[in-house]
Amino acid sequence: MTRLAICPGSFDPVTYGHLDIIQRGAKIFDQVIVAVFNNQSKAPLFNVEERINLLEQCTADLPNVSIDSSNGLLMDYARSKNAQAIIRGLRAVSDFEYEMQITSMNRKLNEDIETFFMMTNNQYSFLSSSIVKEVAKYKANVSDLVPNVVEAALEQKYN
Ligand code: COD
Repeated sequence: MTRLAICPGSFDPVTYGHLDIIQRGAKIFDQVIVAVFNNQSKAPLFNVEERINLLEQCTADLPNVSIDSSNGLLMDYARSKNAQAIIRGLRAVSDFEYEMQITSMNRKLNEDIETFFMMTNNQYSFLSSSIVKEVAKYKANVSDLVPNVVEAALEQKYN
């Protein structure tokens, strides 16, 4: 049986923190679908097509990873793909409360799909798309935080 996991997120834009979770997930599962969703509580800088395009470029070296998007509920999407698992990353205690809440709701919606959490790599524990956008806006160097294509896309947005 092929083990398929969904790695959902806003990815606005993708960072080295996201890529670390995607790469580690791709070692454990046969297939990983990185799915771009709109998080209702965040106003995106990049549209869905732009986010997909950046993710595709940044994961081109991972043959068992594909990129997709959805406007619906994560659990409906996961069921439509016959996924066994959801992969999420945890950075700090502050992530825990939010993750606990959405995982409990997701389990209520479909108890057959398990959520797996991976602790952040220590070097990325402070890293989020929001903090990258914040510093990129003021023209600070973000080359340690995001791949070159993402850095270039941020420069273009803020020029
Ligand atoms: N280190 C490790 N992991 C990281 C790092 C880092 N530095 N940065 C981010 N991550 C992880 C996050 O913890 C997350 O697991 C993933 O990467 C994606 O992060 P984001 O910030 O891009 O994505 P979110 O948290 O905004 O995604 C929220 C969803 C879009 C998944 C959520 O809103 C959703 O499921 N929406 C669909 C509608 C739905 O089903 N809602 C019901 C939920 S109850």
